[in-house]
Amino acid sequence: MNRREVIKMLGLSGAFMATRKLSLASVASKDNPIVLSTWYGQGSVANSKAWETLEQKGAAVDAVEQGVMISENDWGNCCVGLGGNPDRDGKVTLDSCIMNHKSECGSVAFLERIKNPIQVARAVMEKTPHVLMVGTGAQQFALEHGFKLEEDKLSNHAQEAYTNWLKKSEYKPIMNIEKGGVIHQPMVPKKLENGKWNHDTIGMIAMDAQGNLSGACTTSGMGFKMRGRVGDSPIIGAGLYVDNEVGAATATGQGEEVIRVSGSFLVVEFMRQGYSPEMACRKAVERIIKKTPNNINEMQVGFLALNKKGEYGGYALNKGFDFAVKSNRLDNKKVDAKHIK
Ligand code: SD4
Repeated sequence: MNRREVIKMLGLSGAFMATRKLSLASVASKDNPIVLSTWYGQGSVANSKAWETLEQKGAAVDAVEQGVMISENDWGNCCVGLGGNPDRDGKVTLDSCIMNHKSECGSVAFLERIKNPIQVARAVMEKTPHVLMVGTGAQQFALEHGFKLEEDKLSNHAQEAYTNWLKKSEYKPIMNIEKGGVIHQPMVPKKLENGKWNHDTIGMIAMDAQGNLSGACTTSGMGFKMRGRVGDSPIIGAGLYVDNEVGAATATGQGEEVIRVSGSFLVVEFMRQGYSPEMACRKAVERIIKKTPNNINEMQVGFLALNKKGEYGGYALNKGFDFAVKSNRLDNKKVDAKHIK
């Protein structure tokens, strides 16, 4: 055995031991197709839509696109699509990305008045040599590709939330809110009067019948954010990452913290090292705590992961993050993610 083979063997046995030691709750054997979405309430509905494609042996990339569009089209959703909460200037700006099993990806950020940003992200992936398009350029691209410019108006619930927010903020930046370049606006999940959660970004990851992985993530971002602020959701490696050899991961919660540690990429890399999806998510949350020890009680971050074996898991910083899993065996199982705090 030469040196390289010895090193490879040691590396593999290390990963094997890590898997044995750390493997946590997950499906026992390959259970594909399978689809998972952040936040059970909307995630289960979106999963069911994605399932229509998956059970027909359709591609995971098509399934996730169709799935998250359910949330984008939900005018009652506080945090996804044009019905979502606006920024400080009263404008809804959307962030979205998609990634397939070939590591092709596309995303849009700070996109206004386009109903389905995930479809625009897919068009960026398939029709341009680029990955990310933003703002008016992204909107222009969308219009050139047949998307319609929607009316510039807020949903009733977003208008109400914005009016309430304006009362307190008096339309001034909150003191020190941008201190150190970090916006520490609290993002602890909270049940709203209409029974919905104030967090609803949808991150969806899936494996199709062919064993290929894909993912999508879409959001209106942090409510009442500074104009031009972009979170983790359209950033490949932060809000979403797919490596067809290893697994897929997505994130929700305080985007700044997720970007800082390249969260979804980090989760996939932990899975590559042999950690179970749940433990990989936990380790990414631990990294966030290590890098940002302050304010962790006032914000939420949740990760969701799926590996190539069809095992899945999630982990959150604080209590309250749940997700939905659908496969032939699991009919939109609700999982309350474990949490560190
Ligand atoms: C963001 N990560 O814009 C998103 C927000 C989110 O549930 O996930 N909310 O930072």
